Amino acid sequence: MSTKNKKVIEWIEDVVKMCQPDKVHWCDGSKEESDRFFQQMVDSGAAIRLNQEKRPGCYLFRSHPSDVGRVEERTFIASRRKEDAGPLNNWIDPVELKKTMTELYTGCMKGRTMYVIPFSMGPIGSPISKIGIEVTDSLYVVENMRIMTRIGNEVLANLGEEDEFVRCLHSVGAPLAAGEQDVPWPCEPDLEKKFISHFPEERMIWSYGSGYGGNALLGKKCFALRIASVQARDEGWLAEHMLILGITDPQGNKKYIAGAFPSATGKTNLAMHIPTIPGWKVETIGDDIAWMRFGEDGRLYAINPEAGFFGVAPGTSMDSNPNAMRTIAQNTIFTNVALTDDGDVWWEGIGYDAPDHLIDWKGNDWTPDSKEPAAHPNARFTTPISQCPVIAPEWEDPMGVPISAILVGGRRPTTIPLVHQSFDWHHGIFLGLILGSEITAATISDNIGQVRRDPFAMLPFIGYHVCDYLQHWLDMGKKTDPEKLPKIFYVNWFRKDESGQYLWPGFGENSRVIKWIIERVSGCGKAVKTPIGYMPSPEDINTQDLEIAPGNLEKLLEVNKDMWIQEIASIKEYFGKFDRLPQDMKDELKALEQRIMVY
Ligand code: O2Y
Ligand code: MN
Repeated sequence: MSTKNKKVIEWIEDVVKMCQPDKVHWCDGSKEESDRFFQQMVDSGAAIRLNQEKRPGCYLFRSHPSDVGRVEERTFIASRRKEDAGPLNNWIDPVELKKTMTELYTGCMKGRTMYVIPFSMGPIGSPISKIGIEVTDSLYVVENMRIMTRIGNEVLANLGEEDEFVRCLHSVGAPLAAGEQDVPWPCEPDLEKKFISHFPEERMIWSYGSGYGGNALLGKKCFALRIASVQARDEGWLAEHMLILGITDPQGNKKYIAGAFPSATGKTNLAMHIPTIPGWKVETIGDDIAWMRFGEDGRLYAINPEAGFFGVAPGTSMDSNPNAMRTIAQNTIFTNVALTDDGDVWWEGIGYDAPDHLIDWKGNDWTPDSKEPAAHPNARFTTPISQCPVIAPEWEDPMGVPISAILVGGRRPTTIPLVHQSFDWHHGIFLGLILGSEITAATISDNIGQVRRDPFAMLPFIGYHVCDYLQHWLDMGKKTDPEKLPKIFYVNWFRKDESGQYLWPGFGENSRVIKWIIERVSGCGKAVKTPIGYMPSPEDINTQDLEIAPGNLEKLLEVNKDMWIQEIASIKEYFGKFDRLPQDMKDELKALEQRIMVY
């Protein structure tokens, strides 16, 4: 350990006293360290080394069946005042929560090693980046954090003696008694004892009981969204659940867009999509999170604070996302996918039939006749962004990239057209606020057909009151010349016809819509003014070589008065949930209603 930062030293001493690990290891971030840890996990049975000819540097992990994804019902915002957490978060009094969790944490690392992971969200040293320290008793977490963030000595060296950092404490909650044999995936199986807790005023995260994904890789949702959203509000920037893309037109002009999409709307696919229109190039900067600040020129600049993709494996194929498939060819951690007899991976939707025999995600024999899926639906790959074949060369630019457009997009079979542009910044925030996806049978709920609103796709990720979050977006718009603000667009790839067929082919064809968006922000795109925003006429969307039934584009761009009357009623009901919605948002709804009524 080589830090003179007293806050780090004191915090680690306190954690050691409470958690009582057998050993403490400070991660240096080296390749040698990583190789040693993987070997240790292979030897203990926690990891399976995949066929190194087919998947060099790749490993498979199987989680405990109770520990397969983020647990929103056990995720807490423990702000000092309940009203600061707002209506969308679970709140617990921080004093009470610390008492409960201290009891759980006491002695929780007995028989285990405690790993200290200094990590940087964003390129080390960038003025937009921030440093965290995750303490964990899981080697799986260490190796995932190594891919998802920048870790080790270089980060610690960058943390000045007096600098602050985000305290991220994680334990799987499974102490080992003397001589007790460990299990491949230790965790606390009792849901009531799992806690994913955030103390926003202290910039601190306490996670207990789960070793999986967003619950345990604390740099991601916990820090880069929930805690960072509070930092962003206090410091005048934005921490958002958005992908970032670089787009180059046939003349070589490059622009950048960010996009907020709720889960199950193909965000990772869009982040790496291959445009179908000739001469256009799309490059990836990030697939999940954007941190955005105003630059000296008054424009909004974004960085991707992460260094890896933690993507859903099922459904990822050479058809749906060839760039993701190429990225995960090596140095990738697979979790809860199926194992082939020759040491490779398989999942539902990989694009080719399952072999006659597999080992499924629970470690059982599996054949195509098996009733259960071979891979868990939330099976994941953790893979370095640097391996993505379409990574933008400037993806690690410490100053970020200037954002010209912000997209919001949900899964809406009706009402919302393929694309519309907001009239201005306020109206764009209104579009972000009403963003949502229609509830399907897959979204376990009895409200099938209703819209699950997901403001800026941040529903489970805003670390404070949603109304203050909206006010913060409004305030950000006042910080610069309105002309320099990104333009805001609502896209919907999922509109269906009366017989339930998708009207738009999606995937690489989405570049046709992006082309119109780029033309709009460049000042040359044509649009008509409608009651809901600026929209392209069908002839403004490039349809060259596009296979689309006649009339579908007209349907995709239809503003249906009756549907919008229903939509407005649904938005009014949604607004009823908020105790202190900014007046600007209420005004936007009233103005929309007036425009629709005279349409
Ligand atoms: O289930 C988890 O723990 C992962 S959730 C996740 C992972 C990568 C990107 N986004 C998400 C999300 O829930 O938005
Ligand atoms: Mn996400």
